Amino acid sequence: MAFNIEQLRREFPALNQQVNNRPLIYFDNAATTQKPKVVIERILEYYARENSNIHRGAHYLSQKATEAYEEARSTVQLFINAHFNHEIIFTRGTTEAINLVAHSFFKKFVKKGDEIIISAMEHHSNIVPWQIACEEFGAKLKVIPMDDRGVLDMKAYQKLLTGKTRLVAVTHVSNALGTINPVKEITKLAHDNGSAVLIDGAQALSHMKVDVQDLDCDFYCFSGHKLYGPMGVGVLYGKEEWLNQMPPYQGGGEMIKEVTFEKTTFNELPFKFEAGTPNVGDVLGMEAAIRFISYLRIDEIAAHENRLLAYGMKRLQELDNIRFVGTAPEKTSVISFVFNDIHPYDTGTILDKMGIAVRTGHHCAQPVMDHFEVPGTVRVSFGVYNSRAEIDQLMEALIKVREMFA
Ligand code: C6P
Repeated sequence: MAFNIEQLRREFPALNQQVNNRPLIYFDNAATTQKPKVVIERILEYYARENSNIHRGAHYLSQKATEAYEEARSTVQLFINAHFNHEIIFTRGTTEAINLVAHSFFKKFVKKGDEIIISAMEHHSNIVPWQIACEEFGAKLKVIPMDDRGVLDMKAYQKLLTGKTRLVAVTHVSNALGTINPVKEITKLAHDNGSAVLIDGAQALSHMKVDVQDLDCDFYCFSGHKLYGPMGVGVLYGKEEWLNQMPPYQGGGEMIKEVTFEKTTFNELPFKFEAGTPNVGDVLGMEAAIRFISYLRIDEIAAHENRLLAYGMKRLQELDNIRFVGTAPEKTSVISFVFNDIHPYDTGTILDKMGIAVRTGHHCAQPVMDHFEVPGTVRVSFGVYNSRAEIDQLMEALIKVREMFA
């Protein structure tokens, strides 16, 4: 079934506006997606009628907000098929989720001389926390190389795994290239080696079905704002057996059982990792986004976006002097490119003048840019509301860009 795009677009107020006197074409979905009315209204409803601190008050509003918040946890659990709902920790986003693991996992399980493996296509959020932790604990960071299509070298990966490898942290989908990594296989190989696995799912969840039990990963991280939900909220999924053993990340309210000046005992999961007043309104907004995606059906979304990707690649190939960065056979929703004779920033600026939003630059993945020896790329990234007609308009605009620089 193809979506009724016009009808769907009416659900997204931000899409129905003019930018630089042109109807907005929004192709920056990998940075953040636009929000449907159900998400905006859910947040409004919370602040209008349910706002209260949770897990603390005996009064009606507090109980109502607490129930809604805990129900959202179960919605996330079902969405990614976690075994228990206390394996779902609400965070500020993917970045915080990765930092939490880098901090707490290291403290408990990593010692001097141990090794952590990441890949050559990681976002800075899945590089820097490991670098900081490795430096602090005297561990070593190793990197799985990729080829010139943006495909990980699995043979090299197997060679990197040693008796010292404590954890492998890889992205499910590359934000700069669109590559879908074989994370199930990566996990299996790591587990056979006795190493834990963290998957950065920031770019995956809005494009494909994710089942954490099937993947068997130990940690999975994502952000609400990349799946049609609000900013400032995300999820760390962690297997119970790891989370139970890991020390808290931050101290404060809600994560304690008992505090005296001599000693504090910590609360159980998931509260041990949710210090302070949580972002209840945005958790509920994220839940509404997950319901929205589930209603549209993730396999339908994926099919629609894959058609757009194939069509977009076919059309853009018609352009002169274009070089695609990221041509893996398994990829989703991202077309990254450069014109050999035009700086990406210039292309992006002219597209913006024509009402077309793309991202240009290194996409917080500088090592990827170094690998491909480009200063940055122009990134067109699709969401569920994009259409072939918009790709045709992008083509017309890119032809104009080329004419201007001819
Ligand atoms: N990538 C992009 O334009 P946060 O900021 O915590 O929600 O997500 C960080 C992050 C982590 N991993 C991957 C693979 C990502 O793509 C991102 C965010 C955005 O590509 C903003 S830089």
